[in-house]
Amino acid sequence: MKASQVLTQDTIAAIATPLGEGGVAVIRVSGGEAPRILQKLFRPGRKEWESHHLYVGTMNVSEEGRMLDQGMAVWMKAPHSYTGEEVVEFHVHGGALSTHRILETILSMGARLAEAGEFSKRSFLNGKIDLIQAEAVCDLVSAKTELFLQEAQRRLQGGLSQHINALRQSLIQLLAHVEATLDFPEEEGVGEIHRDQAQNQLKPIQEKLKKLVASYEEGRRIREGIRVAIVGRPNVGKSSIFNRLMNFDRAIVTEIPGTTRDTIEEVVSFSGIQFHLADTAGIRSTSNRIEKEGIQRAWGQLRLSDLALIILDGSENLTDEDRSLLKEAPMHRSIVAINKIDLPEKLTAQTLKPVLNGTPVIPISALKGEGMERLRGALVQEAFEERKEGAQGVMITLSRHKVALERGVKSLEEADRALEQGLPLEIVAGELRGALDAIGEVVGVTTNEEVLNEIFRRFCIGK
Ligand SMILES: Nc1nc2c(ncn2[C@@H]2O[C@H](COP(=O)(O)OP(=O)(O)OP(=O)(O)O)[C@@H](O)[C@H]2O)c(=O)[nH]1
Ligand SMILES: [Mg+2]
Repeated sequence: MKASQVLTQDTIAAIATPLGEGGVAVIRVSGGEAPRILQKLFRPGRKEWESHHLYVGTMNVSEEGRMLDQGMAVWMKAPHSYTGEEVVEFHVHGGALSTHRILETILSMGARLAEAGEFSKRSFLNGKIDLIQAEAVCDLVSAKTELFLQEAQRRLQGGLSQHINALRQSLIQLLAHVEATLDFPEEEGVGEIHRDQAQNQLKPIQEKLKKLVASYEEGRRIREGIRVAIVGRPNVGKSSIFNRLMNFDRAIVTEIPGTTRDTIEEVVSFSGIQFHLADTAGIRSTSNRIEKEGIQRAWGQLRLSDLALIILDGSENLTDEDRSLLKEAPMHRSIVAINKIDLPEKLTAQTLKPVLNGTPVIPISALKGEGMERLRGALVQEAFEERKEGAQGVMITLSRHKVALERGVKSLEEADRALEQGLPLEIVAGELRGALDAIGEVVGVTTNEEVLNEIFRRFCIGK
């Protein structure tokens, strides 16, 4: 959207703080009418308004009208504001009713109620932030774990945006070369690009893009948390371990094998990471229909999980059921916990080593609470195994980004193939343009209106 269009936008207002009683509430107004509303509503101790300065004063319905509240106001003159427009904010006492009265007065003075995310949308449309940063604002507000918060902060600072924009620049250069060759096919030298040269330029872009797509697996786990399936044969202590990890007695524990039937799922956070723990039915062969169904579900959980926590009973020898589960371990990201180490030992980590091929083995006692910290540590460690390689590097955490970038990768592969097979350069240029479009969607330069609306609708009112 062009600046001229922005000027014609109406003025919006919303309460930017959560509803309810609180020390302070903030009402935000953005748009051309904001300064007039400020001067009409707010009586500061002094007349002149300096941008970005807080003034103490009163808010009145009209010149002689009743006083609504005492508070502070700030005017952030365009374009030096969050939205890039004239922005005024009122800091008022945080009573639900009184804040609403002030908002209503503002609306009666020529503003309309802002839609969800509309301030951020204007900020994006006015080029203050790109789409990646707008989404980061939303994630920063909703982040529930430290790791995701940190990732959102990096995104807001522009880490991912810079990376993607650099990729776009390299692509634009390459496209310009290809197009120049198309435009002046006869002219030797100037602007002409050789196919192998083009391929050499394309390679690093392709690789960086692929790496970014691949980072989504980790990004998703940071955003959504790690799905852990606690599996093992009956009575080994799965529910006891689940309860210990949750720090409360969520699942029923008895000495009867086959206690847990249905899968029990709970979310817990430690070390800044969210874990979705699933306690499952003990795996064995049974003719009981209910238990059978439970066991089916346990296998289902295992397949769905990011991480398998396989439990063995250290006071008993390995059984065939244990062995069939342990066979899964190397195929899956897994941790093996040997439980009941408070009892006489039949099974040691040492004896399991040859079977396990590097899978971590943690001895614990769920009954006594021993080894639980080590187990938590192992869960954290295994959750992000790839982190060892550049934990703080750029990554994507949103599926919207992944889908768009995958399209970009595909187009670049097609471009590469066209170059390789000597197909017309028009085809190469077309694919490069397709890739540019796809990548541009991530930062918001080529995103269509519908998608934009969808993105900003997820925001809260006043954001
Ligand atoms: N001595 C000892 N007993 C334990 C330990 N952990 C669990 N138990 C006991 O083992 C029995 C089974 O524990 P659960 O946690 O119900 O085992 P489960 O694997 O969930 O069993 P199912 O739901 O039947 O598959 C209970 O009597 C627990 O008290 C431990 O570390 N040491
Ligand atoms: Mg159980």
